[in-house]
Amino acid sequence: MDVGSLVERVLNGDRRAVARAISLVEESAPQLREIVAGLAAHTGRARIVGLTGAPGVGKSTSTSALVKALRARGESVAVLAVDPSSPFTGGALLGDRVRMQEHATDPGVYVRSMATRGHLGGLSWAAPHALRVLDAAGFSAVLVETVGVGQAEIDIAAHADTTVVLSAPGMGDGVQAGKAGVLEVADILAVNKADREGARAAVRDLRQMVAQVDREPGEWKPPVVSMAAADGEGVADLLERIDEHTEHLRSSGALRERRRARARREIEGIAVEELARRLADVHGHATLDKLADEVATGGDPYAAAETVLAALDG
Ligand SMILES: Nc1nc2c(ncn2[C@@H]2O[C@H](COP(=O)(O)OP(=O)(O)O)[C@@H](O)[C@H]2O)c(=O)[nH]1
Ligand SMILES: [Mg+2]
Repeated sequence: MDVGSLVERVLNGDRRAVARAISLVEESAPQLREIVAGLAAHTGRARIVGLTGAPGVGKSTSTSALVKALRARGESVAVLAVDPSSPFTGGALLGDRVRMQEHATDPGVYVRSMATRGHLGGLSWAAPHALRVLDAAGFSAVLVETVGVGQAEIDIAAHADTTVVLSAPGMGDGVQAGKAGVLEVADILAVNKADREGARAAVRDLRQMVAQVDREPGEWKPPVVSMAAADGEGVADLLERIDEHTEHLRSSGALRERRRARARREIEGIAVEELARRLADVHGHATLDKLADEVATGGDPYAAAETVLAALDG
């Protein structure tokens, strides 16, 4: 494979090249390093919006509606559907494919699902790489849909500029969206399926929860949006809130801060992985196992770590 030409094609927004590059991310391919180096200088323009929430709340429906609204403005949009649990899917999930059908022939829209189970770091490792590819390919907005089960919604918030946490009435999700941790990562809370009973109460509950959080003056207060994505209702409002948050991030300096924190985590992740690799290289697994046996049976873990690290300096 000619990495240079792949990079060139990604930068030109060539979809097949974008697809190939993201596959290389999924496979954690050795060429990735060179690809990342080639793309890095061309990133930082896309705004990254994460949508998360429990299965069935309407993330894909909302994403599709947002794509439509963004396209109406002439923005080019990429959708990355991250499935943290499934093995490689190699394309959009069936239900999502149906929902995204109306965008299938639009050259300004690119939809891709990505599985992250293949790699040790999972989502946290793969997401920055995949987002870098889409950013470099010139999409002005990248929507990341991820199923919010447990840690996932908190993870995705680490990679997005704006995180939208969705919930829907009648699924116990109003409460779930208000859970500690989830409330902390939400820049915007959206109650979908406003056509259903209990939607108003869910909105009210969330507003109350948001109001109870202490904030510094000038700090962003997450708005609670009510919508019925299936009918397109409230979608314009959601997009407006996303725009406001983008503007807030820019004017307050929080955007730079978030991106710096993100870059730092990525550097640390790469460095730690490399360190683990070198440790295994220098000592061999047998030595590490022997030390581990010692520690497991009462040995000093700090001393063992020092022994291991000392060999790297030499
Ligand atoms: N009643 C109602 N159903 C909706 C709405 N939005 C989505 N749905 C339905 O909820 C189900 C799950 O939607 P989907 O977007 O796949 O949810 P996801 O799992 O969060 O991506 C589908 O059957 C949708 O048609 C809505 O605004 N109102
Ligand atoms: Mg979905």
